Amino acid sequence: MFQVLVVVENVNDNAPLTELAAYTAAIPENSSGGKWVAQLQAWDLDRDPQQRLKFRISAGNPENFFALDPDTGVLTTTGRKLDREKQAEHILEVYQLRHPLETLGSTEIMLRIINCDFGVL
Ligand SMILES: [Ca+2]
Ligand SMILES: [Ca+2]
Repeated sequence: MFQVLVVVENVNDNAPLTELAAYTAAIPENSSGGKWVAQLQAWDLDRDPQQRLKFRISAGNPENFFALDPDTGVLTTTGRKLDREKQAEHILEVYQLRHPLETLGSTEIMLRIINCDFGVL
């Protein structure tokens, strides 16, 4: 006979802790720096519903086209020019952290670059 003991623990499986499971936004190419793109909100419901988490871009931003405020969750453009003809879509992965080294969740942001220039005349 087998005896099965099931212990349910509070495991961090990196499920999104953000208000939305995934975020999408569209940005005109050649946008200037500091342009508002999206804002993430997240709470750690397991530990303290009042506790706001911090954010960090963990993947999808090797060229630093985007900047994310770790406290407010506001994603903005940087001074780097987005070019739809080079890359029409950017998919960022964002970690939700309680401490700098403790990742509690992760969320994707899908960014579509909108065509604005139609070639040089
Ligand atoms: Ca272009
Ligand atoms: Ca274009």
